[in-house]
Amino acid sequence: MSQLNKFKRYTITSALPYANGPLHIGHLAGAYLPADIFVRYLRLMKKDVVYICGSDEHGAAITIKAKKEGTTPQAIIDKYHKQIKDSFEEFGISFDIYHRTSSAIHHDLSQEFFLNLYEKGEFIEKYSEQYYDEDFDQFLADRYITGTCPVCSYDKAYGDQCENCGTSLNPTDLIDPISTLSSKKPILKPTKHWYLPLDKYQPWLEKWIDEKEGEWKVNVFGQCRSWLKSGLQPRSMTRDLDWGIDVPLEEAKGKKLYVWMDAPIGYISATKQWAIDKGKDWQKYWKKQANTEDDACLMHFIGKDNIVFHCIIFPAILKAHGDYILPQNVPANEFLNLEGDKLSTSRNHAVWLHEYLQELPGKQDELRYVLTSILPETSDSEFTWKDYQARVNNELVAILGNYVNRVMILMHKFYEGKVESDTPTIKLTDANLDKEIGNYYDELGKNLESYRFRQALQSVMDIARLGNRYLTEQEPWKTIKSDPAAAKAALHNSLILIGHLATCLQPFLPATAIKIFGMLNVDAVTFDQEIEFANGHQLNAAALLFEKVEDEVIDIQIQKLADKKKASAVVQQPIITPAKANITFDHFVGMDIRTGTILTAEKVAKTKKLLKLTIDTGIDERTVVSGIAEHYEPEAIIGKQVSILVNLEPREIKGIMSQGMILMAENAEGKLSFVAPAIDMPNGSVIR
Ligand code: B3M
Ligand code: ZN
Repeated sequence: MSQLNKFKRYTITSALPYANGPLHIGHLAGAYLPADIFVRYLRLMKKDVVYICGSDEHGAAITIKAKKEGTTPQAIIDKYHKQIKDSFEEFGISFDIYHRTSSAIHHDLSQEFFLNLYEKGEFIEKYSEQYYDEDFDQFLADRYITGTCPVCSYDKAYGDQCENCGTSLNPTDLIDPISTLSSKKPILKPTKHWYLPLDKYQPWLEKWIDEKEGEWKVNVFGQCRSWLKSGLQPRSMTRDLDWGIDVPLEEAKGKKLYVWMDAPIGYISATKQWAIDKGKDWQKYWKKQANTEDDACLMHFIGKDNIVFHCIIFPAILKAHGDYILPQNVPANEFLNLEGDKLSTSRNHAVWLHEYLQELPGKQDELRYVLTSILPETSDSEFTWKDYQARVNNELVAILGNYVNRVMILMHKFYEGKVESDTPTIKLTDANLDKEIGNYYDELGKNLESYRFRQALQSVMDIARLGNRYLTEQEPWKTIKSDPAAAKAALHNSLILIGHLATCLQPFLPATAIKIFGMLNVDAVTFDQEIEFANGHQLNAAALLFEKVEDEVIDIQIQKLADKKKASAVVQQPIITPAKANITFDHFVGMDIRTGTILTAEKVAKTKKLLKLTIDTGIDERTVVSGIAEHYEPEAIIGKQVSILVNLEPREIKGIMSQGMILMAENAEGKLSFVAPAIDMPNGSVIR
């Protein structure tokens, strides 16, 4: 039995993505696909539901990206808001609104929230010492400070986290902190902030979370417990930043709201905007009603890295305000890995949604299917292209597509696509089939309502499997001669089964469901309706639902990931050697550098690195010993043009007198390359 009747209304949210980069499959699998499936299910159950999302456009995530791209935060959020919104639309994520936290309505509501808590005396005002960049005249967000991790000694740890060992840090934990703005050591300076005393809410939170045991997913419940166990500390709700929502206090000029204070309020402001657009009352979806039974059911779909914000901090803010409902559930997902490795934006190890759409056009439902099959519901899971191919070919093509196609083809072959009978409408005449379909509906509902989306999708595929089995047993292509009435009944039953299949597919593969309804030539139905074929109903032509994924297609994708990995390995090499101290012009002109050509090259015995070269310097032919044996085969470099410092003091190396030095460029990996003029120049040409 469905549990959905407990609530009159549903407010469903998906985490607001930072508008600082494109989305990848991990995002989709984490917070959007499961929510979309759930919301589509609620709508098919005729529930009053609003599905909310939008771009998170504040915080250091945005300003850092702007700095990296050499542009303004505004330009960044405009660019990525559009790109993200488009990707969601393409994948059929059916938000009722996709809003923005840069909107005026959101700024107003966030400030109102802050003032409400401020006036109730909910904040503690506290000075603390924070890093400040004197050159840039500003306090530094955690991400703007790098230094050596006190745990693992990684020298590029951020002020909030070491990406090498995963430890979460405070900026003052870093050894040798450096401001990423000026590359200088920042100073500590006192600054005032407004803290939400989470410790004060600890007893209340403990009680509230405890009530969720058994109801919330174990991974979510466990994480909440462990945060509570380690003891909550006051958390600052304001920041010294120049991008974000102004703290609405005279004495806080120049300060902004903490992005994790304003972002979740974004769910509410987006609902407000939706209500304005649609003529609804937003308060019914967010505020406590006079009668508790009239309260909406609030649910946050997120990834596991956002659990503390949605299960502890935001509920504490809502509680402090007092007028708002609290989340009934936060069905957070774990992480999705890709081809044996963590998904990573910075290393470009990802399948980007906008690229998928370009490279595999029209295959949105294929990706929805594969991702739903492997959702990281209770533990991390993994996407591989081989698995993608196998699931599309062996499940979507071979089971689902094939079944629908077989029935449609036979209907056209035997009856020219006309559904004809002695009765005014066509009914299911197989009691067994009827019962089995009913069971699958029940299972589907049960699984969806417990956030077991992978399992739920299997219940739908089981309907297709049942159909295939039924058709194979009935063999209408044989009985059409021996018992035409039986053949017709079998195919009509199959059509009804396809109607159910399409109905149940809607939450998962919305575009495919529409295609099937189209072939059947009927309107889409909700879960309490059944498709009816009137006597004489004409079917539309059969069309293939899915096509096989060939090896070439996925080989390209696998290769692309491997290439990106290689490229990022080079880029990731950290150090550019720092600049040396200045020299005088005289020092520079003192160096006599010329073009020359390698005449002979041989390995120096008993050494790994050295080659003995004879160089035509234009002035003379001379011997140079050079440490390039690990980079060049002697035979390969004969005839190469090089640059040579000819007036270097001669020196004996391994018993050979070396006269001069060949100039080499060296990258961070230690790879060497000769430096030569861009066009051939006579030997002895002066370089200056
Ligand atoms: N933008 C963090 C994230 O994308 C953040 C979520 C906000 S939800 C209110 O992981
Ligand atoms: Zn570390």
